[in-house]
Amino acid sequence: MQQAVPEPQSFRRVLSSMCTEPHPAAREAAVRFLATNPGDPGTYGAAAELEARAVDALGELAGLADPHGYVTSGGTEANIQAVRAARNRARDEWTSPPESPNVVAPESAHFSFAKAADVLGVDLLTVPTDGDGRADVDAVRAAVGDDTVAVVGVAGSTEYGRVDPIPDLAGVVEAAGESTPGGDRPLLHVDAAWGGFYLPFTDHEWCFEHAPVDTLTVDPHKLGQAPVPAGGLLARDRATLDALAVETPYLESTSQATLTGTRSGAGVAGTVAAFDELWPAGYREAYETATANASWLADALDDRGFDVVEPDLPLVAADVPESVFEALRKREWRISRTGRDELRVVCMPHVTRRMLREFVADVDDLR
Ligand code: 0PR
Repeated sequence: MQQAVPEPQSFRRVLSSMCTEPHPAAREAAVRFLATNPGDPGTYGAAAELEARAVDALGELAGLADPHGYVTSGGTEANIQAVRAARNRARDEWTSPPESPNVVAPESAHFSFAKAADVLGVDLLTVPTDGDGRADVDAVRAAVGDDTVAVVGVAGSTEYGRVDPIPDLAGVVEAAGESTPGGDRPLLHVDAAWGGFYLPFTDHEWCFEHAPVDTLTVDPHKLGQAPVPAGGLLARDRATLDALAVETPYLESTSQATLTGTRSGAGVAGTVAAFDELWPAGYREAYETATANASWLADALDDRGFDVVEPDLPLVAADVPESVFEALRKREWRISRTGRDELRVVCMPHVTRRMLREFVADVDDLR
C-alpha cells in the first residue's frame, strides 16, 4: 500500500534552528506561487514584479533607498555571490588586479564563507575575534593586503548573536583604498542573514545607513518569517550586481545575475506577504518578545549556577554539562552546541516563554 508523506516535526521543542514557522499570510502566498520562476521574468512576470518589491522591502529594512539585489536560496548563496561580485570587480576594475584574491573575515563568520572561498578560488583569511566574540578591528586591519577583495562583518553571529563594529570595518576598507595608487579598495560585505530582522529595533550600527557598506545578506526565511527558500542579497551599486551577470541567449531577458537558474517564486511571494504583514510593528514585537525571553532564560540558567554568555541579540549560550545536554536531547529538545560546546538556544518567533519554562523545568529535573 502506498505510504502517505508524513507530517514534518513540530516547532514545539525546537530551540536550535534559525528557521521558524512562516507567517500564515506568507505560507498562503508561497503556495500560490509554488510553480513560478522569477528567474524567467519574460514568462513569470508576476513573480518577477514581486521580487522587485521584495528587494525594495529589504532595502527599506537595511537603510538603502535604491537597492539592487535579489531573493536568493538562502544566506549561503547570498554570501557566495557577495564574494564573487567582489572578486569579479577587483579582477575587472582594479588598476592592478589581485593575483591571488583573498577575503578577510572574523572567525565568527558562518561556514558559508569557507564554501564561497572554495568554489571561487579565493583565499579565506580568518582573524580572531575580541573577548566578546566580535571582529577584532586591529586584527582585520593587519590581515588586509593588496590582494584583499572583500572584508566581511557579521551582524548577528551564528553562535553568539554578536554584531561586529561595522563602521570601524568600513574605516579599514577606506584606509586600504587610500594606500593603493588607483584608490582600489576591498568591498565591505555585512552578513546579517539571521540578525537583519531584529537589528532595526536595536541601537546597533549594522547596515547601509550607518556605514559605506557595499553588500549585505539578510534572510527572509530566518527572522523574516517567510517560508524556505528565501534569502536576500542587497548591493549599494548596480555595478556590483552587474559583476555577477552572465548572458542568457534563449530567454527573453538578456542576462542573469543569480547563482541558481530556476528559482522559487514561493520564497519571493512569501517574503513580500510576510513583510506586508509584519513591517515594522510585527517584527518589532517579535524582537521585543525574543529579547525578554532570552534575558529570562539567561537569568534562569545563571541562577542555577551555569556559566552564561550574556546575550546581545536574543541568542543564549551557556555551559551545561554534557550529560544534561544529552538527556535534554533524549526528551526531544532540539538544541545545539557552540564550537566551545556551550548549549545554544536561538530565540526565534516560535520560541515562547511557556516553552522555555518547560525547558528549564526539564533542566532542573535532569541536573
Ligand atoms: N550567515 C549566517 C550568519 C548564518 O547564521 C547562516 C545560517 C548563514 C549565513 C547561511 O544561511 P543558509 O543556511 O540560509 O544558507 N545559520 C544557521 C546555521 O548554520 C542555519 C540553520 C538554519 C541551521 C536552520 C539550522 C536550522 O535548523 O546554524
